[in-house]
Amino acid sequence: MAGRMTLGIVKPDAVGAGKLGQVLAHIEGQGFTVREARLVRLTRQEAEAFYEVHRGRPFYEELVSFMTSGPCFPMALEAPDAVAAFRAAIGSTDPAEAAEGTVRRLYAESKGRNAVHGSDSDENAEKEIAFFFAER
Ligand code: IDP
Ligand code: MG
Repeated sequence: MAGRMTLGIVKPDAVGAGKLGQVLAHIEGQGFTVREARLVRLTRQEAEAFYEVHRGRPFYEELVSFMTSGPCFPMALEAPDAVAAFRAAIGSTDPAEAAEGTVRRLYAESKGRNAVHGSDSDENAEKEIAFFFAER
């Protein structure tokens, strides 16, 4: 059965552009309930750990540098079939390929600076929620 929780992050490009409120309103408007959230400035070590699966990819260094460039806003989000529903709501990685009305189509600058993260499986959603909120 698909899980009810996923981990979203409003990334530093959107927070820095003053779009956090708009992005959050869009996400809530799509039927997601915020269960946990906080503004956080990731250290290099934290960003490297969060994106460990991408280590060695050509964009890894750019990604870690971007994710540590300013505060981001991780959110534990609840909805039916949360992982798939949130991936649909944010759209393709590259905003040029993202469907109309998706967060990335509306707010992303580029494939790298793409406004938002969403977990890609129930297993990763659980790990990623624990990464940010386990100690609370
Ligand atoms: P996803 O966020 O849609 O799941 P992934 O392939 O998991 O996409 O990549 C993780 C993140 O790495 C992307 O959201 C984006 O910020 C960055 N990224 C992925 N591919 C590229 C690229 O080709 N150039 C620059 N950054 C990239
Ligand atoms: Mg991914």
